[in-house]
Amino acid sequence: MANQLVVRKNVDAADVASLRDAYAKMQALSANDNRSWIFWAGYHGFPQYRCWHHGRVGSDGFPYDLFLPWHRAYLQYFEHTARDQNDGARLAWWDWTRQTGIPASYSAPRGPDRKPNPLASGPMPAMPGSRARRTRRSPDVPANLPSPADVTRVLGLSQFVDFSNQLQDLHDQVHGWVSGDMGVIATSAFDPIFWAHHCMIDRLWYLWQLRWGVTNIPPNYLRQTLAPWALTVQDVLDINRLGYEYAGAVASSPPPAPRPKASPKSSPAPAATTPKRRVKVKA
Ligand SMILES: [Cu+2]
Repeated sequence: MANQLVVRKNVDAADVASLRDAYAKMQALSANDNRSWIFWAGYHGFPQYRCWHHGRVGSDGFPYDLFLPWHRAYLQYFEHTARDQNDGARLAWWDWTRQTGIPASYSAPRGPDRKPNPLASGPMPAMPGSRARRTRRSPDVPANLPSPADVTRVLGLSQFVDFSNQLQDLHDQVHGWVSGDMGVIATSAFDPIFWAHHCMIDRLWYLWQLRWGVTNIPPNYLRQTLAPWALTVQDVLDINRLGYEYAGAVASSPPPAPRPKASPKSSPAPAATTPKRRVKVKA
């Protein structure tokens, strides 16, 4: 079963050619075609505004924060749509904690084939007060992206609601960092970097689940439906059940490797520097 899973990779390691091909084909389809870029991006903000950000009170009067489950379902449907155009296409994550800015594959105006790069911008429909056009960005300096320490801190929060809220704050920060159409809910999903950004967010939730438990979520969330997707929160907790996996997934602050027992005669504790060598652990 494991070898049937779709493996999502870092943008730098991904099959970018297949992703470009799939996105270019989706972007070429007309807005009313339910396989098109505009159609799918239109669930998030304009014109459907279905995305779930931050807490809200549900129809039962309880507060919910379905940001993570809702976007996980959305990504899943979107990835299927991309794979219908090119079966090699996989969502890929942009690790903004490297603080090197927008990945080159997403910023180069043209791809290796010299055609316009479908990862650099996406089509947007006409909206009240603006004509149909391609998305635009105006990124800040890379040093202002969230740092590895920011992510480590958030991954250390054991309660789902705290984690979700604080991860969402980092997420908001990256939307604002990219700016332009990414800075606005109405238009952000039309920009291809949106999908790489949300893939990173979904991966961080997964890494958190590895550490704190796949079913670690308030029990009253489980039956909530992630409209318009025909999935409940329960349905999206286990990514393997959804059919995918993240490459090289290890919790970003793994538990310390077991220390070899020092023999009584061995001399002073090792120097303060942590050895970089890998300790092989026999099962
Ligand atoms: Cu977002």
